[in-house]
Formats: sequence, C-alpha cells, structure tokens
Amino acid sequence: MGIKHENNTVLEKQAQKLKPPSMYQVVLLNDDYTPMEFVVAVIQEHFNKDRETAMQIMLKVHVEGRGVCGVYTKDVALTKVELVLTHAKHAGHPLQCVMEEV
Ligand code: TYC
Repeated sequence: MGIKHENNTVLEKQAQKLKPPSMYQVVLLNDDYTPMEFVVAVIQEHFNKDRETAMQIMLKVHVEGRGVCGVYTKDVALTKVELVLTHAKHAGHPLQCVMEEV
C-alpha cells in the first residue's frame, strides 16, 4: 500500500509477526466430594474473584458440571491448573481443573 518510508519492508514484516497469543480458559469440574467452601476459597485465591463471584462460579460448576474461572495465556493457564491441583491434593480433595484453548 502507500507507505513511502525506506524502512517500509522491515516494518511490514514486524507487523505480520505480531499475532495475539492463543488464549486458554481454566475450567473447574464438579465432583461429589470436594466441599463447596473449599471450591469458593480456591476460586477466590487462585482466580482473583470476590466472594460473591466465586460463589456463583462454584454453584454453576455444581449444577452444570463445569465452569470457567478465567481466561489466560498458555503459560499462565498451565500454572493456574498446576497450583489448583496441588492445593486440592494437599487438602485431600478430588477437585479437578483443566485448561482448554478458547
Ligand atoms: N459438588 C460438590 C458438593 O456437593 C461441590 C463442588 C462444586 C465440587 C464445584 C467441585 O468444582 C466443584 N460438595
């Protein structure tokens, strides 16, 4: 197109490389054993939600089987999943958490 600057070629190549990162939603799964209060605390602590929002997400998971807690870049989502699973395991609860590309 009509860009006349002598650096035009370099600028175009840089612009073409700048794709937004793939995003991943972190999803909590329901089970019959993890206490509701523990799930609410996990959502508050790991996904930076207030108590009311955390309660809504927990109840959605309880009723529908799954619920999105947040959407992050791949490395952040993976870290969230690992931290939640470690937290649940140490507390002796079977809570499951997965990530899915949006
Ligand atoms: N279903 C659990 C119960 O009745 C509560 C629960 C909610 C468990 C959300 C997991 O991701 C979950 N105690």
